[in-house]
Formats: sequence, C-alpha cells, structure tokens
Amino acid sequence: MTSSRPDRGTPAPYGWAAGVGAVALGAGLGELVGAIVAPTSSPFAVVGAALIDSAPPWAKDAAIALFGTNDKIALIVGIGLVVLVLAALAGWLELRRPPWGRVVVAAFGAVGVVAAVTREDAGPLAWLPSAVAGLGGALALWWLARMLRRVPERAERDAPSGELASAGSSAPERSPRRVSRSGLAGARPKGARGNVSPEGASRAAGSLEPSRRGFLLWSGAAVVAGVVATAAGNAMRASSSALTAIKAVVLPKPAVTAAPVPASAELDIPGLARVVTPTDQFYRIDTALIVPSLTPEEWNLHIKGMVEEEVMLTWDDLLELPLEEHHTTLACVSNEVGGTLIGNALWLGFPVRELLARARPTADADMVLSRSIDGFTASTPLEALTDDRNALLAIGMNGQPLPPEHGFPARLVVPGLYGYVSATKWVKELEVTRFDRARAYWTDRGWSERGPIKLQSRIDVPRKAQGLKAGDTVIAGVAWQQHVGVSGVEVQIDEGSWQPATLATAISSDTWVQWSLPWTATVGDHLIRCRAISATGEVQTSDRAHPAPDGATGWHERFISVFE
Ligand SMILES: Nc1nc2c(c(=O)[nH]1)N[C@H]1C(S)=C(S)[C@@H](COP(=O)(O)O)O[C@H]1N2
Ligand SMILES: [Mo]
Repeated sequence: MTSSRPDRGTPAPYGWAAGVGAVALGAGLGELVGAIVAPTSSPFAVVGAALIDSAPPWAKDAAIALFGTNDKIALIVGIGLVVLVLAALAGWLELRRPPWGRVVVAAFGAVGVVAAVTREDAGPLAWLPSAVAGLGGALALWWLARMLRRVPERAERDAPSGELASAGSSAPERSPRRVSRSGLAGARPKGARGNVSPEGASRAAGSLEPSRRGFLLWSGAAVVAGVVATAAGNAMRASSSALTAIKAVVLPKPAVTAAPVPASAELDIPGLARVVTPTDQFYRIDTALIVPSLTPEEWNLHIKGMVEEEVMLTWDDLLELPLEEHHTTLACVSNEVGGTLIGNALWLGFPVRELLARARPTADADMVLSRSIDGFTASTPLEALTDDRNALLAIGMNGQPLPPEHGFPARLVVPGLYGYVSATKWVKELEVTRFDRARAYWTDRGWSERGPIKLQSRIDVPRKAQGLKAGDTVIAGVAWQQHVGVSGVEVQIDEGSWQPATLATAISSDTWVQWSLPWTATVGDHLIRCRAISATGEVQTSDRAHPAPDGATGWHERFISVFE
C-alpha cells in the first residue's frame, strides 16, 4: 500500500508541516465537538486538568509564583507548545516510519479519552471529543503524508529517464539520494526521488495534481480550519447556558443586610487596594481550565454523610430562604508575603450553620468535605461551619450573581480559613465526615488538612521601587487576620524603631483593614517594613515561611529610592 511506504526523500520540514496541520485540524474538530456535546471534556481541558491534578504541590506553587492568576494561560500556552513539537515529530515519523506517526496521533487521542472518562464530572459523551481529535488528526496525517508521497511519483512520471516501474511500489527502499533541506527552492536533477523542479511545482499547484506547494496549501488550510474550529468551540462555550442563566437571575433582597461600609473604612489613597474589591479585580484561583457551566435549574446541594437526615436543596428552595449579606475577605494559601491573592467582597447567601442544623450532624463528626461539580473538594472543620461566624452558601458577590469563574450558581465563603479548605466554588455537596476518614483535594497534594488564616500585612504604597520624589508622602497598605481582627499595624523605616500606623475603620473582624502612615521621604534608598498586631495581641512574626503547606509568614518589605 502506497500509504505505508516510508518516504525518505521528502525533507523533514514537510513532515513537520503535515504533523502540525493534521494535529491542528484534529484538535480543532475535537474542541468543536466538545463544545457541542461535552463542554467540560474538550481535549485541551481534560489533558490540562489531568496535568493540574497530577502536578506535585511545588509545581502549583511555582506556577502561581511565576504567573500568578495567569497560571492557567501559562499552562495552556505550555500545552500548546508541547503539542506543536509532538505534532511536528509525529508528522516526521509518519513520513519516515509509517504508520507510526498516525499511531502516535491516535494514541494522544486515546490519552485524552482516558483523561476525559476518568474525570469526576465526566458525562456519557466525555470520550467523544478526544476520540474525534485523535482519529481526525490521524486521518488527516495519513492523507497529508500520502499527498507528499505522491509528489515524487509525479516528478518521476515527468522525468525522461522513466523510473516509473518502482515508483509506486511497496518494494524495499532503494537507497534514496539525500536531498537538500531547502525543499522547494533549489532546482535539482529531475527524476531524483523527493525532488520536484520549480516549474513542476508551480504547474502542479495550479492543478489538482499532488505537488509540494499544493501540500503546503492543504497543510496551511488544515491549520486554519483547526484554529477556526477551536475559536468556534470557545465562542460556543462562552455563550453557554450558564451565562444566559446568570443574566436571568434576580437576586432576592437579603433578610439580613450588611451594615453600610463606613466612609472611614476607605482611605482612598491612589495605589492602595480598595477596601471592597471590585468583582472584576478579584483574584481567581482554581483547578478548572474550563469554568464549570451549571444553570440554577441543574444545580442542587446535597448534604449527606454523618447526619441524622440528608438534605437536598434546590435553587428555588435556596431563594426562598432568608438570605444574609456579609463582607468577608477571602485569601489564598498560595499568597506570598506581599502578594495579591486576596480580596474582600460583599457576599449574599444563606448561613451554612442553619443548613447543617437541618441535617443534624452526628456527635462524632468533625469535618465537612465540600465537593464541587468538577470534583474539587475542601475539608472544613465542622466547627467553623456551625459556630456563630458568617459561613455562607453564597449566591451573590458585590450585589450581583456570582460570576461563572467565582462559582456560579453557588459557593462557600467561610471567614477565617484559606480558600483551599473552605471556599468551594460550584459547590454541589456537603459530606459531613471526620478528618481521619476523608481527605480533600489539596490535602492529598501535601497541603495541611486545616488552613486557618495567618496574621499578615502588606505595603501597597509607595508603589514603585524607583522614582519617588523627596518630600511629604504616605505609606499605606492592608492588614488581615479574618475572624480574629487586626488591632494595629506598625511600620519600620530603615531598621529604625517601629512606628504605629493609623488604622482605617475595619468593616468587621472578617475583613482586612487599610492602614497608613505619613512619611517625609528624604533623598536616598530606603527599606520599609510593616507588621500587624492582631485583636488578640499577636504580633506578626518575622519568621519567613513559604506558602506550602499552610500559608506564608514573614514581614513584607519594600525598597524605595527617593529622588530630589
Ligand atoms: N471548585 C473549586 N473551588 C475552589 C477552588 C478550586 O480549585 N475549585 N479553589 C479554592 C481556592 S484554593 C481558593 S483560594 C478560592 C479562590 O476563590 P476565588 O477564585 O473566587 O477568588 O476558591 C477555592 N474554591
Ligand atoms: Mo487558594
């Protein structure tokens, strides 16, 4: 069979092009089919998710440290580059050792299928997008490689010496002449395998006869088609049912409204984080490459496990309950000292305490494992969900329904705990259990099973490390230890004595608080440090600790150069 005859004559770059074209087309078709039949099972998404889920803790740490909340974009670009290289290699392999290139492409599809069907949120058609990608890519590669293989036949047919007899046969390879890497460019003797004269090529491009130029056009078309299909798939997902559903949501008026934010809580200093974080500036951290899409009608909450009575709550049930509004600052355990993975919002929801009261946890339970639609889990001490703090099953953020990336239709928000042990987005299940019986997503990856927030403070201004003008200015920042509260912040300049900063009014002990200190900046280089004092008198430690396994510690410091 012609298609399995190794093609040693065609320069390698043509093989790369065949691979890239075929894989782009296959992947694009997979993305498109995925968007239609199984939005969370697109090939990219499932492979990315498998990588995220199997990444060691230090890799997640490094990714967040390097790319911050752009870690997902970095991962997508990274996967894209790897796929590009593998695709090129598969194309080359298909030329030199058919059918192994096709086999490799199909095998990657199979990897996607396995990754898709083993996901917790896998639907019945989860296998299809990756299967389409793998088979589509393999088929396209077979076809493109065949086109390349037929080019020399034509050149040979044109050749006066007439080597026709062996050209199309699957006879053992005659030792082919090495051809130059310049591909189409150089005119070489006609009849040499793998060669086509420039005239031959241009003639062939005009017709349907196989030619290398024709091949390149087809490969290019495959890439374009793949990109268009991917874009179409993304566009379809972006107009998903959840997004339409969000627009239709009308949040009920809260039965318990939050006290208005005191004017004295917002110092209004340029460069200082606003005391209530605008939703579009709120940090986002999760393991979901594709934001789970769930409509309120599809959503419900199941409370089960060590309870006297299982509880099932629908969206309509939830809307009829007396909802409460509370300001709570959410922080990520991966936040470095001085980092920005923290934000404060007004949340609307129903107290988890009252939901659990309905279910009546048994006396020996000590943990609630909350589970999201995409399989993420968090282990929250039962006590933090049953004591008097405002742990909410939240549906609103800053007066609007939760945006998809922050957990629409519903999520948990628990004051005083890092997000990874409390703030489950797209939450659909609360399993009452024990710490010695169940483990959560990040606990299985080396992070602590409990994550109380640590006392921290951050300098926001002066912002730039360079270019501050000498004279009167202000040093300002935020400090937090949710559910404990902050009683003071101190600032140290150039290793001098610690000076008390002025605290703004705290919205509550569940939120961060702004602070400021006037400073007359003198010309030269300065080192500014801050530390917080908690409401219980704890002074923020200078001991430096990495985020893993339970949150960073140490003082935030900033070097400032002051100019004339
Ligand atoms: N379903 C789900 N919920 C999740 C996560 C996740 O990966 N998946 N990440 C948690 C972590 S680590 C944090 S810090 C918070 C962040 O919430 P935000 O993205 O709304 O700021 O969500 C938590 N809830
Ligand atoms: Mo986090």
